[in-house]
Amino acid sequence: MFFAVESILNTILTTASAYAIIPKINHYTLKLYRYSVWDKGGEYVDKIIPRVAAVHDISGFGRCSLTVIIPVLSSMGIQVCPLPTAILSTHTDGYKNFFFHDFTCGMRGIAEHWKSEGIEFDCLYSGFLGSAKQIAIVSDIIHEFKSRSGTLAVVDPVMGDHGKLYKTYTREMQDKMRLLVEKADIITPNLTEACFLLGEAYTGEPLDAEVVKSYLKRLSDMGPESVVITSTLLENSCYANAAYNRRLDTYWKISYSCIPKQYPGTGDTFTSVLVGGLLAGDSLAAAVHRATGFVEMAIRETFECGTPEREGILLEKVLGWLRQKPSASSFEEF
Ligand code: PXL
Repeated sequence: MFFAVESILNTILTTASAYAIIPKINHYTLKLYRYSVWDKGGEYVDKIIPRVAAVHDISGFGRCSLTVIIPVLSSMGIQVCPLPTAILSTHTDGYKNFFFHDFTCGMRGIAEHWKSEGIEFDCLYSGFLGSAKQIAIVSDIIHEFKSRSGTLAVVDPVMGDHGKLYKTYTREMQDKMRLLVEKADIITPNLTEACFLLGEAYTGEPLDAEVVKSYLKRLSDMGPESVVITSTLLENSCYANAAYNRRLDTYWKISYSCIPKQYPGTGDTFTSVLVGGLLAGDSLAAAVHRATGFVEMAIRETFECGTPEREGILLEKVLGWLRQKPSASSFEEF
């Protein structure tokens, strides 16, 4: 009987969305609605809280990866289940002699236990990896959890910035990252990482919009339906995050004003807000807009405080903004 209720509920929601009664509905929101019902054992399961498995490192100091991802997604009403890839004393960008422990040995064990407990996720979200071997491990985890519950796979192919690989990354990791990208529904490389994946040279010079569009399309051809390239410099000194969705065959550009400071962890913050937006029912363009706006405000606030760049953005000061309703979305197709 409870399944009949679920099925009626879904029919109503699907019909409502077809007639645009619920304007922003997409398959992620339908999945969330479907969760607020009785489960097979006859127990009421409050699954309105979406659940994300976050496959990233934990760096104790410097505000990046899990120390950013957990507060951002929690503030957006999402449960975060960390699957650590490495443990570091600080991030690697701006610190020397940092402690680095590669956690490859523990990753399959954590995923196996989650599977044996029947734990499911609305989203698998990976980022900084600790070794080349982890690429196959994360691919397998995506494959297994996706086939069980249609989980959204978001891969941030973290590898480097400003044309250079991060200190713990190797050429092998750079080459194999393409194998992980193939498995993703959405990827969010910065321009350096997009160039690494495509085998293009990173020059730091402004790019023609048509070149950025061709990068987006070629990355999508590798597998992911949606691609977001962050931190692109277009002609006329315009900084923008650029996005493409293959099903809609549409490109978007969300411009922002650039403050000439390099705070580590802004990519992690960006993709986390994007994931939070998508799980709340945003379209891709609206989620990129929401994430761009948040990172832009956080950078401005941090810049005004004059704290060292390597300590990252002052997330604690700005986290509350994520609980506010986002401003009306404005994004351009290009
Ligand atoms: O924000 C990306 C990132 C994640 N994790 C570690 C890093 C970096 C970037 O420098 O060093 C450990």
